[in-house]
Amino acid sequence: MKLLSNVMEQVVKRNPNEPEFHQAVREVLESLEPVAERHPEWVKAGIFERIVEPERQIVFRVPWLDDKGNVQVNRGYRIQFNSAIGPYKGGLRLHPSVNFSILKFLGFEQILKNSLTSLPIGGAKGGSDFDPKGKSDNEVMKFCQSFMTELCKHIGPDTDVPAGDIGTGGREIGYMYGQYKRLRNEFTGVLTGKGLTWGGSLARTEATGYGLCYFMDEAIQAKGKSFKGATVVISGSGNVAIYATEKVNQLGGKVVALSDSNGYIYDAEGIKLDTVKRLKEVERKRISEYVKFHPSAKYTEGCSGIWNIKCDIALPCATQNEINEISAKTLVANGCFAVGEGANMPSTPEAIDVFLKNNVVFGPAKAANAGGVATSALEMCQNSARYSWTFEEVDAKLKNIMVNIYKNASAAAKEYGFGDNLVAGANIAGFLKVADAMYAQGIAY
Ligand code: NDP
Ligand code: 2IT
Repeated sequence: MKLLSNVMEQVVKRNPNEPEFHQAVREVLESLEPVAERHPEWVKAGIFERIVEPERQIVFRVPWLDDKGNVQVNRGYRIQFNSAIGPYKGGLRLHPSVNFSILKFLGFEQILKNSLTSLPIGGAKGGSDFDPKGKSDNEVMKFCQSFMTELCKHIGPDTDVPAGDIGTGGREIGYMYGQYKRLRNEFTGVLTGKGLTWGGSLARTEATGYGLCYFMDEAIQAKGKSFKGATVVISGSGNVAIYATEKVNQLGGKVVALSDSNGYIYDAEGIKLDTVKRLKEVERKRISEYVKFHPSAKYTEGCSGIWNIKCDIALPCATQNEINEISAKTLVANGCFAVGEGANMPSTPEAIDVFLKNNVVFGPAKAANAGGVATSALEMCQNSARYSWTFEEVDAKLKNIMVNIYKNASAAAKEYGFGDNLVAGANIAGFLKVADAMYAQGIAY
C-alpha cells in the first residue's frame, strides 16, 4: 500500500483492539490502491478516510427478565456504516462473541456487498452479546422486545432495515417485528426475513445458501468445472449451510460433512438434509444427534477438523476466521479446487493467499454470500409495493443477481490488473459505486 497506507494507520490508531475490523479494512484498501491512483479526486475528497469511519454507532443497554425472575443485562449495538447508495441495511448477530470489532468488520463488508447486489442499499450491522442458545422461547422473546424497544428509535423502512444473521432467525425477527409494530403503530418493511404471512419474501430463507451456489457454479464453470459429481464439505449447520447443502444436491454434488460449534459429522453416503433440518430448524439440537439416526455416519468433537476431509469444493458457512493457513494447505493438498465463502470472512488472510497461489477458484464472502441481502432488498421492494412475487420469480432474480456479481467482480479484477483474483475484483466493483455516490453528495459538515 502506498497512497492508502496512512488511511490504514489511522484505522489501527483510532480503533485499537479491533483485529477483525483491521483485517477487513486492510484487505479492501490493498485492493483499492490502483483505484486511488486512477481517481485523485476521490483521494482529495477524503473518500478513503471517510468510508472506513461509520456514519453512526449506537450502543445501548438491553435489560430483560429471565424465567427465574432474575434481571439480565446485555449490550445492544447498531453500526450504521454508510448510507451513500440507500438506507442502512444489514443483519443482527446474537452471539456471546459480539463486540465492536466484529460488528464493524461486518458493517464495513456490508457496504461493498450491498453495492455489489446492484440494489439501492447502504451498509450496516448490529446485534448483541446475548446468546439465544439454551434460552427458552419466552426468554428469547423478552430479550428481543427489550432490544427493539431501544432499536426502534434508530431504524425505519427508509432509514435502516435490519435482518437476520448468526443467532437471529425467523423466531427472533418475529418477536422484534411485533415489538416495533406495537411501539410505532405502523406495519412497514422495517425488518427483512419476516414470516410469509406478514410481509416476508418467498426464497429469503433459501437465498444466501442458494445464492452462494449460483455464484460458485458460475465461477467454476468459467474454469471448465461443475458441481455435478463433486464432493462438497460445508461448515456450520445453520441457515446458510442448510440451504447451500440443498442447492448443492440439486446441482448434482454430494455434501459429506456439516458442523456446529461443538463438532462435525461425516456421512460418506451424503448428508440426509431432512434429518438436519428437523434437528436444527425445529428441535434446535446439536449436530452430534445426527449419528443417532444415521449410525453409519461419524461425529467428531471439535469443529476445525472438518477441513481435513477430502473434498472437491469447500463452502465455509459458519463464522469468521474458521479456515486458517494450515486448513487451507490441507484442503489444497487434498485436491480441493474451489472455495466459496458463505460465512462472512471465514478465511484468514494467510488462508486466502494459499488459495490464490494454488489457483483455487476462490469466491470471497462479500460477493459469494450477497444473495441473502439481495433477496432482503427484493423483500423491501415487495413490501413497498404491497405485493408479493412467486418463489420462482424471486429465485430467478436472485440467480441473475449472483451471475452479474460474478461477471462484475471478474471484469473489475481484470480491468485493474488483478487477473482473475475475485477478492480484489469484488472489493473494487463494490467500492466504485459507493465512492461515486459519496463524491457526488459532497462532504457533510
Ligand atoms: P445461524 O445462526 O443460522 O448458523 C450459524 C452456524 O454456524 C451454526 O451451525 C453455528 O453453530 C455455527 N457457528 C456460529 N458461530 C460459530 C463459531 N464461533 N465457531 C464454530 N461454529 C460457529 O447463522 P447463519 O447461517 O445465518 O450465518 C452463518 C454465516 O453466514 C455467518 O458468518 C453470517 O454472518 C453469514 N451470512 C448470513 C446470511 C444470512 O442471510 N443469514 C447472509 C450472508 C452471510 P452453533 O449452533 O454451535 O453456534
Ligand atoms: O451478512 C449478511 O449479508 C446478512 N446477514 C444478511 C443481511 C440482510 O439484510 O439480509
